[in-house]
Amino acid sequence: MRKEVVLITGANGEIGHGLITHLAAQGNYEVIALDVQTLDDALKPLCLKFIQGDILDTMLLGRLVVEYEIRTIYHLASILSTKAEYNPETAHRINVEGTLNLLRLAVEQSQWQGRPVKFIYPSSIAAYRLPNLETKIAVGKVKEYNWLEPSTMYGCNKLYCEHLGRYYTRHYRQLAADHTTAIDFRCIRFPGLISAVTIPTGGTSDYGPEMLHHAAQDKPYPSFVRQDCRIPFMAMPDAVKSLLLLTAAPRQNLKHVVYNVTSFSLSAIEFRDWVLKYFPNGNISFEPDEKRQAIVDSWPADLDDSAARRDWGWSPDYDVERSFSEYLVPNI
Ligand code: AKB
Repeated sequence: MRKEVVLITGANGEIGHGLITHLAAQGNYEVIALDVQTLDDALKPLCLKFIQGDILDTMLLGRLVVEYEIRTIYHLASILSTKAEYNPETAHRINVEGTLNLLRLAVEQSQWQGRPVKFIYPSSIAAYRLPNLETKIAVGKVKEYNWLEPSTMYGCNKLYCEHLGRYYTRHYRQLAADHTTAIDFRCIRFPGLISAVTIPTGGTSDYGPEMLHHAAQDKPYPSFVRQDCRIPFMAMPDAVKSLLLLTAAPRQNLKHVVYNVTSFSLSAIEFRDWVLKYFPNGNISFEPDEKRQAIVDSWPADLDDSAARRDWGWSPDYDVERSFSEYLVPNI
């Protein structure tokens, strides 16, 4: 008999750290962790197995099908928005072809098991693009189905993979005689995430967490965005909570494949002020980089997450005050 497990790709990344810790604490699932980087030593004992490898390695994924009965896939591996602009084609391969490999694995697993495997996919505010600052300010909270013309490779990849997930769930091989529901794809569009444990790499919302981590380490930080630049943020425990809530939601309650979630919206100067409240000696200046600034300007100032609240009972536990005082500062 194969073991029933949860597969987490990108396990050593920001969300992976929080998710593995929570799943291990819950004790309901054995975790198979996959990452191109080696896994943090603290996480290894929490997983049934860690595999160091690439989601583009189809032989490796094939061997997983042989050995394990995968009930849920958290596909977290991706190249983030800033890094992706340095080599868009490579980013496309990892973000899109990698996701396609995982979707194929999910289909194969679902067919073996005779029930749809859950495929949980984190998307991003990068899927949106507001055409200019006036529109961004006027629009405020953005709903899931508006402003979907991303300007970054990462945003394009995320949006397309959302469509792939919808296709694999609702229309996969629709002309085949044996057409059945293949997989159960569920997607969350996250705002900028802030972790106390890991330092982000390669994102464009990173200026927020970078201000905090630099101040905590007594290092100066020149922010690459303007003081008035505003996007929504969320502390990592809420990001993990939303993934687990969406995973547990009864299928019939889910009216959509893709849901926004959010917690608080801050301008860069407000973010700095929160950091300075707890690290008053922090040295944070503003030296905007025009091109990275333009990416952040194209992202929504806030998200409308009413569909997630209605369909699967989403609400954040950590507002900005609680994020800093009870999660970020004590753990950093
Ligand atoms: C990035 O900045 O690329 C990510 C994101 C907003 O998805 N943090």
